[in-house]
Amino acid sequence: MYTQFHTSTLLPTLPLTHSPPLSRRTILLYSHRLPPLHRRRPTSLRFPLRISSCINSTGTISSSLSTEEEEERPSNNKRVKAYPFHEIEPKWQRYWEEHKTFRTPHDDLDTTKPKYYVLDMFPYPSGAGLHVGHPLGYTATDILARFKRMQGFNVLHPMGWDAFGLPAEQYAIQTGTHPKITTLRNIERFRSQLRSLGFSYDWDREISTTEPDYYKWTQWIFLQLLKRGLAYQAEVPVNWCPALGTVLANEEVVDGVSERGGHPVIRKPMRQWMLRITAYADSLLEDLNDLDWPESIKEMQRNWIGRSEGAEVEFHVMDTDGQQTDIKIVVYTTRPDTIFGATYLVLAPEHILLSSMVSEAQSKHVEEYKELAARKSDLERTELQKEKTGVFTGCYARNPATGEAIPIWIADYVLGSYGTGAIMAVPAHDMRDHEFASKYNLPICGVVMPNDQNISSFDKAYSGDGTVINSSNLTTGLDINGLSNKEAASEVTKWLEKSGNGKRKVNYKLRDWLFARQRYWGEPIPVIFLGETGETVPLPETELPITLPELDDFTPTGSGEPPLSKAASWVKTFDPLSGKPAERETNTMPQWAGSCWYYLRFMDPKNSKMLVDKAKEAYWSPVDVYVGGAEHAVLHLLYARFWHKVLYDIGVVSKKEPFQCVINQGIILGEVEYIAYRDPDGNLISADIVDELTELSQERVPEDEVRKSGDSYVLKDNPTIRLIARAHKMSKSRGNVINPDDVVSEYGADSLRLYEMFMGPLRDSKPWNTSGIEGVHRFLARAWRLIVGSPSPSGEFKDGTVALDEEPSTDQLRSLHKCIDKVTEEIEATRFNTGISAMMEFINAAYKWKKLPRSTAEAFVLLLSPYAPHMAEELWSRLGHSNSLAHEPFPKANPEYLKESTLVLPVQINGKTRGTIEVEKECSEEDAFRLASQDSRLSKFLDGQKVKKRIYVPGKILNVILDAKKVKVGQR
Ligand code: ANZ
Repeated sequence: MYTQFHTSTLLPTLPLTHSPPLSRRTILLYSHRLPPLHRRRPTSLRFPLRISSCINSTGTISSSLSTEEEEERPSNNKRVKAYPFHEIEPKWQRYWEEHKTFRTPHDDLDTTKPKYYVLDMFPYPSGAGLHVGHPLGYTATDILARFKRMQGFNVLHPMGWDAFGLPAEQYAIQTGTHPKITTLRNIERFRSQLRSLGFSYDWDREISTTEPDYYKWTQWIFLQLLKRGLAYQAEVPVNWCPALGTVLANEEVVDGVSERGGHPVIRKPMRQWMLRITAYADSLLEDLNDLDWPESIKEMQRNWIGRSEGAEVEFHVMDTDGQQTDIKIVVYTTRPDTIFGATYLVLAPEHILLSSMVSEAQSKHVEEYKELAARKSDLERTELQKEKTGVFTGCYARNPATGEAIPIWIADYVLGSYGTGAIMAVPAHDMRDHEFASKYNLPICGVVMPNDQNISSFDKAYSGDGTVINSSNLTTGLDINGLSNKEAASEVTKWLEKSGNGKRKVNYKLRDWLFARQRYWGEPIPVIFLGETGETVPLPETELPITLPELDDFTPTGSGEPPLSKAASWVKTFDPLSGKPAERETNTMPQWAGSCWYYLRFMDPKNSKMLVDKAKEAYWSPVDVYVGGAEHAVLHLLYARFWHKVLYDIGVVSKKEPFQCVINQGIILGEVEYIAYRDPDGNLISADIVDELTELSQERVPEDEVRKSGDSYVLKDNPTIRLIARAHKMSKSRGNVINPDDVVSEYGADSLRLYEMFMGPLRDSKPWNTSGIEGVHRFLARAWRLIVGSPSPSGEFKDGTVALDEEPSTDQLRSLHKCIDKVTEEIEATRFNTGISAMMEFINAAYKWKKLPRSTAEAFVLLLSPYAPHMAEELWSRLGHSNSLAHEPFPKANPEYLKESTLVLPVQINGKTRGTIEVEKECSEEDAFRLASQDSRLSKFLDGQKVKKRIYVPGKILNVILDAKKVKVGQR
């Protein structure tokens, strides 16, 4: 799946504090930096305290690690490896592979056990390899998978490749390397990178969408869609990109250019395959309610489906004598209540009736305008800020409610692809119509009056609710004056239906899915066209897979004919049923196809008889947790839900929805940059007083010269100077990309995993911070030394462990069980960062113990294992186990040890609080008084005094009233 890492549009900057607008001059000056603020310290000393600073969801920097730790340094002051991760990690990766530790049984699965299906959005194996953004979601799912496995679930945790797509083909065009070769090479690289991070995938279930064994079933699904009329061909205006030589989906066009490569895109009618996703609009909408997805994604899907209720209204076109003709323009409106305010009609420039009605005088203008509009994407056309343009058609239509003739215009803000491609314009109540009417001097007639104010002239559109005015016509018999606009809407709809002028209508923004691509590297569409008639014939299922032919020349033909048309001997074929000569379809499926159903194939990846075995599907469905980037909120998740619903209707799957819970991981941004401003004289200027007019230069300030002050960042040496803190999306051009391979080689995979989880809440976007990774690395080293012991001066660690076969004390058990309780709760709530904090607290407490009981160490290692599995396995084996810990039961917290047994009791003497004592919860009055008398701060008030009265409220307070006159004999 293409992820955020391949696009350039997401989150360009994250302003963390007030960021004043910069003049052009400022930006120019930015590259000519003034001398640094302070002489920089050597890099190795730049984070002297090694405080892990990370920016949390509220944009504040939080110090997250204790600074009391000592780094292991031998006398020559060279940093030694904190623990031998270089040896441990490959060793355990090999072990897991050889022992197939994470294989999920296939036919021999014990289905009486509960199941847990945890899935990553499988990646598109790009040439760039893994990005640090990938392991964020993958570590989260891996923790869940390992945790649930240890809790006795059958876990399905697979990985595969969404490997069809443009980049491999573009590369083939440039270099002649076959996309298959590039794809295999990239998969190889991704796989080895993922293995090096210790993810517990069942590699026996690996799939690639480009393998014929896989796409055979993608093609099979297409045939089922075709059989049910859900796939069809249509001549549709498509986004044609001449430079890429292909048609693009709306979402692949951004601001009139292709998302990939930025090439101009024009609208052009072409024969295309379409999938009737609109037939499922209602169930796609309704079933969202039962899903445990982020509300924001559900809302995006609802908006994308865009259900609206309204009416279709017929307007008869009039001839030059003002007589009504048979030509009817049907408009779609969500505001039938405003029909008396419809003072003109607007057609989309591509409206099919246009040519049959446009006046001679206007036809040249209309044609020119049509051409201009064809070059714009729907997105550009509907942009609210865009100045409205249009052309008068020269003709009129009759408003059925008023009976009046109103002009017909064309304008590109009306889309051919929505509703009926025509609107009744009500400028008094619709902003865009108002802007248009004002520009072209068209009448504006207010018909809804707000209830709380009187508007005398509608000099801007009023789109709210109110009471209907100016809306009665004796001739047509329609009178809605005085009604609320809601009542009026339903009255008008009834009248339209009764008078034959229209009908109630539900509309969707959702369009059928354009399902053909003029590219090579995609699934062939399994249909042929008979030679003589051109009739479309679906190939029999027995013919599948229709494999891609070999091809040397991948360049698009440029005419719109797909590159596959160059494979002449493949194209020429026979209808297997009638034996007649035929030609194969040369369009291929879009990149989204393979990812629509892959989660099903993981349940039964090698089945050659069917897409997925029924019993296996019934057991594993639905996916319990699906983690991926928010950029797939609409398209992938909607397309997959659509296919799933079709498969449900034909009995292939047993559940209505594929993914019960979806989590979007945030984006990892580059390191935070701190920026200071200087005026032309070189004086530092605080960011909060910078204005647009002052010409300032900017310069970066090293992190160790910055401190946080309230919500802002200031210079340590001069706290009156506020700085800007910002983090950018990682990109090659900024040079702020962190390569996970480098992190693994410097700190180890466990540190990378732990750090990515510790950066902040999984769902938040957060900046990378190198000192943060050092922090978690040191935590792991502490855990290692706690259990293994300190290294020799040369840095070697002894074999085995320092843990002893001793019973843990109650105190130790309390620390441990608090940690178990917290880690369990936090994993279950997918709050992995706070789970790590709990382990850090435990390690801090354990460092104070004189002895480490083996059972306590073992339990801690099990807790750590989902996060840092390599180290945990190694420690587990040092603690005397010969098997992997992957299937060991996850520790359970004993509630006995979670109770707080002591409390802090305030002690008052003569009504004045003089101190506190720590007492057992069930402490008696006598004991409390005794402890108070022994307390060094309190004894000075009590010694030698006679007590008159004691007031003791258990758990709350001890108040001692002294007898002022009497002094106890012998106590002075
Ligand atoms: C008259 C009217 C009066 C409208 C008013 C709105 C406010 P949704 O809710 O998004 O479905 N419309 C209809 N078809 C259109 C098209 N092809 N291109 C652009 N705009 C179109 O929006 C429905 C409203 O959007 C319709 O209701 C129509 O304008 C406009 F006070 O009709 B309305």
